[in-house]
Amino acid sequence: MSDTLQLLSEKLYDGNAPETAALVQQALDEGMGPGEVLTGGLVVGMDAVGRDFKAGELFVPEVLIAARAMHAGMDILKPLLAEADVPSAGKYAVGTVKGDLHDIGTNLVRMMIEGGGFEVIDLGVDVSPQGFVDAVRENQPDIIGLSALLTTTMTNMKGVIEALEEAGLRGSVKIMIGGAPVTDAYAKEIGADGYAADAATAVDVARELMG
Ligand code: B1M
Repeated sequence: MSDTLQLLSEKLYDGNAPETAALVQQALDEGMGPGEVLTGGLVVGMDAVGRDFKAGELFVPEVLIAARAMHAGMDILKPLLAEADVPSAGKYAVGTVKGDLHDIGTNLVRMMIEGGGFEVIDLGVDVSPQGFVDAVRENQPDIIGLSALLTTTMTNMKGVIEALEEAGLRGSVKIMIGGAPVTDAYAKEIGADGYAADAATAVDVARELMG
């Protein structure tokens, strides 16, 4: 890895947004392509954040600050990535299920998935089964992520899967679920394709689901 990309991943890990943006620009000025800067710098940094978050060495505030630095870098890269037609890791739509307004965990998942090089569509909170169906139709994501924080709303995840089946769209999208009351056993019970216990694991599971 070049010195610039190495330093970029470290500054992102530290949550230093101005330095992250400056190093993205420097890497581009040195002649690197936007895809290389993304995967070799920003994604490497966010992967390290995810690894240490999972290990209990970083906490939610540090992850949010690192994600802010990642966005500062992405602001520069995004138009260039679009121009250069650099393929994303996949398209991921995420939302909190109907009746549920908790979005802190969903936002963390969104940021980590973005940091993993995915194109992310944020569907927000209180998303009905029909809302997920419409999002799949309109955006054709590879994966949809369902989050629930309440034992009373996690049951709506099953409703989303049923609605996708009824709409004939279940085969076109993978479904990942997560949130404090949700378990791997529940994911299997309702026929989801994957479960992630935390935002860092969500990136690993998304990559696995992309094959
Ligand atoms: Co609420 N709330 N809340 N709340 N709230 C809980 C969840 C609760 C456990 C508190 C308690 O009683 N001890 C309890 C749920 C009990 C239960 O059902 N088992 C509860 C309740 C009851 C309620 C209300 C019903 C209270 C009331 O009005 N009587 C109400 C419901 C509103 C609604 O949704 N309709 C309510 C409201 C609220 C606030 C609006 C005040 C606020 C939400 C603000 C917001 O999100 N914008 C709130 C909060 C903040 C909490 C607690 C304190 C914190 C939740 C949180 O953000 N955690 C929570 C108690 C607690 O956890 N200590 C509580 C931090 C976050 C980073 O973790 O969301 O677990 P988490 O996300 C993790 C993982 O779960 C995972 O990754 C994340 C990061 O690692 N993950 C995924 C999450 N989604 C994922 C999706 C994936 C993969 C991984 O793939 C798609």
